[in-house]
Amino acid sequence: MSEDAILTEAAGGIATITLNRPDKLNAFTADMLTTLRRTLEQADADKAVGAVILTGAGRAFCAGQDLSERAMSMQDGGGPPDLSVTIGEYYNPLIRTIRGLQLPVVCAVNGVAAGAGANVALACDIVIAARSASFIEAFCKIGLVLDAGGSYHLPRLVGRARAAGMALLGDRIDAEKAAEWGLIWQCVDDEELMTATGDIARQLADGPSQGLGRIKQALNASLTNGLDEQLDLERDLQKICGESDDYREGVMAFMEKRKPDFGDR
Ligand code: T3D
Repeated sequence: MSEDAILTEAAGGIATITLNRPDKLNAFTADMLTTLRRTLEQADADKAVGAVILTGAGRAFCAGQDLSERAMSMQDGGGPPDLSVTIGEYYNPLIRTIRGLQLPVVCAVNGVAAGAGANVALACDIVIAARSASFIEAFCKIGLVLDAGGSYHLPRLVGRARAAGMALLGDRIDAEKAAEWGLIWQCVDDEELMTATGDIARQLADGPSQGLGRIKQALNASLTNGLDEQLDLERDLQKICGESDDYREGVMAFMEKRKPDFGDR
């Protein structure tokens, strides 16, 4: 697998990462998962980057794990694969990376997102989908359990009833319904997808990066914290934010009735 299965472009403080195996609907291989994770980590370490866009090339966002790799090894009489290895070594670290990045990740779902492809999208901070896109928790059709964080994020996003329907039936949920259910942030016309995504990424990249990173941290923690722990965390994070240059600039700009300038990206 060449590095080309993951394309990266950085401009104006926004890193755009494109899954690029369009003939296989951008299905994940192990190399792709490793490169994707490394690329996200590099973007997070780059002070010139303020937001990440993740999207897919061609007509799909991502069809999940490349099943031809699995079929080949089973046909070759190699016995059943130990899927805990791919999950433990590739998918789990990727989801932890997406959730743990300080940078906001905006996912532009340009077409079908199935299996781990859907769940990687749902791990991102803001998900915008083209009207023709759809989400399929395809695992139940091949005898697998939701992975790539799906069993964690899905019920939290849409509630148990809808999560169970999606997971057990594997129905295709179109982008409009996904937005109506709160699975994603927004559904836009196909031709507007990259402009709408770019506008949101621009707003985030121009924003107060430390504050945005702490918001992400607080929202992540709220999924498991009780109210008391969360209130304590808000206090501690607000202390850090209150000491930042961005906060000073935000308040001064408000008082001076001007647009805040949080630094060039
Ligand atoms: O194994 C582990 O490590 C465990 C981890 C598992 C994580 C997972 O993601 S498991 C779930 C894997 N994904 C799926 O089960 C989805 C499989 N794909 C589909 O159900 C359909 O392709 C779609 C609903 C996504 C799209 O359908 P459609 O009709 O628009 O396209 P198509 O004709 O099915 O696919 C187009 C081509 O892409 C086709 O190749 P061909 O015949 O033109 O040479 C198809 O085989 C290929 N393709 C689609 N999905 C995959 C794939 N090739 C390999 N792996 C795929 N997942």
